[in-house]
Formats: sequence, structure tokens, C-alpha cells
Amino acid sequence: MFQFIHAADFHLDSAFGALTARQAAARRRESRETAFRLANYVNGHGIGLVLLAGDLFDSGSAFRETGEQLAQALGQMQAKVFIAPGNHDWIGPGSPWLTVNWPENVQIFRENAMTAVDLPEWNLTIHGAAFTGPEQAAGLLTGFAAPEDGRVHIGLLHGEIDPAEARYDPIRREEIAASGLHYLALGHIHKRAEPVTLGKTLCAWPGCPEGRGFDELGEKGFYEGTVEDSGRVSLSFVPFARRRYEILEVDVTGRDPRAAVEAALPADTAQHLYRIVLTGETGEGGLDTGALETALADRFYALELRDRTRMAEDIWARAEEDSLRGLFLRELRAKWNAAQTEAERETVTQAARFGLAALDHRDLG
Ligand SMILES: [Mn+2]
Repeated sequence: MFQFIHAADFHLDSAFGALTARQAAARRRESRETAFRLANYVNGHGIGLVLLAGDLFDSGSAFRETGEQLAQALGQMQAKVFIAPGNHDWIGPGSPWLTVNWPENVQIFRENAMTAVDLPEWNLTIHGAAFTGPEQAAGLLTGFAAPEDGRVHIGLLHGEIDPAEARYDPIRREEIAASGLHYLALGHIHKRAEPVTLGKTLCAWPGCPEGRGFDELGEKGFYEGTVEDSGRVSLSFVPFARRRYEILEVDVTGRDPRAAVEAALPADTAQHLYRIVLTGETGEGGLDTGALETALADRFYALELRDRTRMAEDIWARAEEDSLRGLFLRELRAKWNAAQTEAERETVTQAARFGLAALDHRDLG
């Protein structure tokens, strides 16, 4: 019996475009630390085998320093480390997989076809292959079958199962079922998938260990697996992200917006990145999102407020007044009714707020 971890898609040196330059730099630094944290985990939990299923770098020409840091972190692992490069970190001229001096415990699959490495101490064979270009139209598992030799067989690949387009190592379910593998460790899909069993092969994507934007939400991490002598593999997910991206919708109708947000927040948000979408109805002044953001800022690592509120009905009710205000509101209400999209309605609502504020000589800030 032995234990392994299966991680993928570190995407080191990602741009983190949604953050300020200072925070983006900090996040890049933190993402490079992920591998060192992983080394601590591996050594602290007696993990002997580490499977990394590609896209560890965000591009084929990652900063040399980033490659060297990863090499250093992997070298600290008291484990055998296997890497199958993916579509972002494909093997080619200038690639860190070729230019960096990788430590002895690290083995990188460099061929564009399945090759095997035997690990007799565990009666185990690891099979893997590399992307050698940004796309891989031919499935790397096509035609593969592990020998029936009484050993445990594990596959390591970057790819997708039954995709609509054959661009990133298309793997067919039947091919997995026919592979004879006990476990197939996959990378590429950033959202963790529940493990599936096809034939006798268990396969899974761990997702990325850290979210990089509001399209990579929630808890992130890796899989930890146990392989019994029979070849039976059991998996559990280990949450590992230092920071999470979360989107929270808060209805502020009839409430103080700050109190409504604070009531909706879980206890531990200070390390995380939140987008809070404010919904419901507000008074005619609307929300002062700037002030609200300032008031809430120190509860988060980063906060983004989105105002999706609409003006309360009674504001529009005054459209019947025989006044400049009534005339103005009637015009806007007609536009609001004719609006085709939520965005257009929002624009009209904003116009009503600013217009009413101007008519009342109020300052909207
Ligand atoms: Mn990928």
C-alpha cells in the first residue's frame, strides 16, 4: 500500500488581470509558494508519490526564476514526482522542462506518446505523455493498454474526456475503460470533477490548487489517494487554496446595505477575494457603492461590489405628478419599459437616480 497526491494546473505566472498590479504581483508570488506548501504537506503526510498532470506553468516560456523555484520546491519533496506537460506548458524550445535543472526525484514525461516508468518498490508502473505543442488533436491514450502483469498501473495525462472539439488531448471513455489502468490522473479542467470509474479505471481531475479569478470559485486543492496492493485506489479531496474567490448575492431591499452585507458574510472572509452583487430595491438615491466598498474593504483580501439594485416602485409612482419631476420620470419609465436587456434597464435606472438628484440639488457622490 502507498499514498500519492494528484494535482494539476498551477498555471504559475498567470496575469491575475482582475486585481490591482500590487495584488496581482502578490498573488503570483503566493502561487509560486503553492509548490513549497505542497512539499510540506507531502513530507508531513508520508506521501511517496506525486502526480502533476500538466499546466504547471501558464505559458511555455515561463520566467526562468519561476521554473527554478518549482524545481527547488519539488526537490524538497521526499517523494517521486512525475509530470505530464499540458497545453500551456507544452515541451518545446525554451520550455522550462528543458532548460531548468530538475532534481533527481522529478521525472518529466517528454515524449508525445505514452512511455512507462517502473517503480518496483511499489510494484507500480506509471505511464504518461507530454503535449509538444499548444494543441494535441490526437488522443494520447488512443491504442494504449497496460500489460496484465500483476503490477499496479497508473496513467498521467493532460486532457479532456469526449470533448466536442479535438484540441486538448481528446480521450474517449471507451479508451479509458479499455486502458487497463488502475488510476488515470488527469489535468486541464480547472473545476474539480468527482472521480468516475470507467471499466476498472478510476479517473479524476483535481482542478487547480488556487483560483485565479471569479470564473474559478470556491474551495480548490488536490486529490490524495491510497493504492492497495490489489490496485484498488481510493481518493479524497484536500482543500489547499490559500485564498478563495467567492461571489455573494445580497438583497438589500428595505435594509441598510452595509448591515445586509455583513449579515450575509461567513466568518472568515479576510483572506479571500469577494465579488458582492447587491440586488433588490433601493430608495431613489440608490446605493453609495464607493462608501460601502470603503466601509467593507478591510473584511476582505479584495472586494468588488456590483450594484444590480433597482429603484423602488414608489419612486416611479411619482411619475404621475404634474411637474418637471413627473415629466422626467414618465420619459424614463417609457425607456425602462422599452429596454431589451438588464444592462439597458440599469442604465435607465442610473439616469433616473442622477436626474432626480440633480432636480433636488442632491449630491450623489
Ligand atoms: Mn490545460
